[in-house]
Amino acid sequence: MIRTVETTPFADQKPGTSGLRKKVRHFQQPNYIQNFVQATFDSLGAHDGATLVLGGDGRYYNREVIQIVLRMAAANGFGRVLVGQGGILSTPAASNVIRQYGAFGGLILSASHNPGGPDEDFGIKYNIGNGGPAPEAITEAIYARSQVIDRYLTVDADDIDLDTVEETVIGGMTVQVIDPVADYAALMERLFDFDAIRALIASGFRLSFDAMSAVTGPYATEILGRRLGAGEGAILNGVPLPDFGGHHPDPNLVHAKALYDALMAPDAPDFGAASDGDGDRNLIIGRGIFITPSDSLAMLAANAHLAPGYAGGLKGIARSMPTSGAADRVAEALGIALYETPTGWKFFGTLLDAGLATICGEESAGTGSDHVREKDGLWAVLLWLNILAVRRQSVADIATEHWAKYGRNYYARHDYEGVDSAAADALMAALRGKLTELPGSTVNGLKIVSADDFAYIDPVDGSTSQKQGIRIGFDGGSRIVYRLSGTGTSGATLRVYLERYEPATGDLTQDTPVALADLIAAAAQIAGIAAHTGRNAPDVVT
Ligand code: G16
Repeated sequence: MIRTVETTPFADQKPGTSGLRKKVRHFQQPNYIQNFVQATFDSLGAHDGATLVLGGDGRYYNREVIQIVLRMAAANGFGRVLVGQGGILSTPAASNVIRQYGAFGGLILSASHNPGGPDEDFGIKYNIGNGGPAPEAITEAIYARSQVIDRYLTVDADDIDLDTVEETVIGGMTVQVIDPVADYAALMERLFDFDAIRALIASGFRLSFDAMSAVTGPYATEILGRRLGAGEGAILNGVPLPDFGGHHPDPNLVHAKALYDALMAPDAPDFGAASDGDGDRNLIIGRGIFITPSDSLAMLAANAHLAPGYAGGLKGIARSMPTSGAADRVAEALGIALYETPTGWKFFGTLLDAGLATICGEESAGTGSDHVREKDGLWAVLLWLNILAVRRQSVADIATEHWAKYGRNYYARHDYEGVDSAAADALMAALRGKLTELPGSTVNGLKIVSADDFAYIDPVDGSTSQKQGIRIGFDGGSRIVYRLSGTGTSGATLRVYLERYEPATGDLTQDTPVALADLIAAAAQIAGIAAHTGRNAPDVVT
């Protein structure tokens, strides 16, 4: 029987860059999760008898929320829910399940690369029927609904067994527990030349994949370990844990330092990679060389035709605005379009659906293609392996040849974390206030030629997004971008993105901090970072 439960709104249920992310204890307030889920269901239009996909990255509180959502889905008229066994679905695997089974949409429970545990982070987001994150029109509707919500619907039913692959019925709705890995692994086999990668590995090529005690453990164990023959020893931290072993499941040089150190050691494996909490991000390190996400996007795009799934070439490349321009040069050489979108994978959806872009990427360690509508960590790892299997060169040689052909975009992102929100807002407001006076001025010896606040008009549906980041352009093509993160759960995170282009004829072997030193100093000066935040150095450099 459907039960209507009275509730009152929470003011803070506005989805950020990727869904609603808060501390677990915040989510555990009575009715907090119910309000958001009901606001989502209320915003979706007719979904009677429809299929919903449900799964998460296995973090603390995942299982409890799955049971709550199942009861609410039954009360809200869904006909079937496909839920990953153990409540597990990586974000790209969930996207694939939505598409493969023609589901109405899906709820993904994850706070991505943020830490997990009772005092850490949780998150929830809605993906639409194309498998991708809900566009802003929907997230805004969810937020608006959350502000006036006065009831949610549920049924009285026992918890279902999430660990057995079987069908159960609750409140007239079928719950189908599915193998979270099988469909995704089959998709990867269709896109990549597994025989070639197997042969590479059999020839003595050594790889190391760090699943960071997060969701990709089972996927990597099956695909890399078993199907490609790398063995279980190639998978580090392969068992998903609710608290990710107490670490940040963030595949960058700070949080995957052990992997980085192993790849820099004299006896390093040939290839190292990692993925994040929910499996959509990737980190790529060759023996002795880290590949920035922006460079990885460019190198994957330049070589994608070597994998069977992309043998016909690319339709276009899309990147988020703060991502470096390295991919632009590849697009130009290939004679295909390059799209520059705001930060957030949701902005790639229309381009992929319309067949305008095949490969997308972001500086925030995300790369993916039109095979799903999310970024996909293991996909990026497999495309790299496919390329290495065909070219039979080291990662370092591939990077060196790439830069020799296209030039090199030296690039870094500096994050100032846990900044007082009012101070961060004031810094951005002050920057916005001087956009007109900056062009023509010189800072730290660098001449500013442009300054604006990035605004985007979606070329497919015409929707617009304002205030997506302050861009400062310099004589010679260097660039600084400032924006506030939309994924944090406490205070504000100021992101400063720094980029300098060195042509193919220039010095391509500088250390990045040296190549960017002038820009780093200028960035601090232009925004008055120390004055506003009290910080003299970033917390994380990626
Ligand atoms: C999410 C989004 C990405 C975005 C990243 C960082 O990734 O899906 O598109 O680039 O956050 O966003 P921000 O700079 O606003 O923190 P994920 O992996 O956290 O879902």
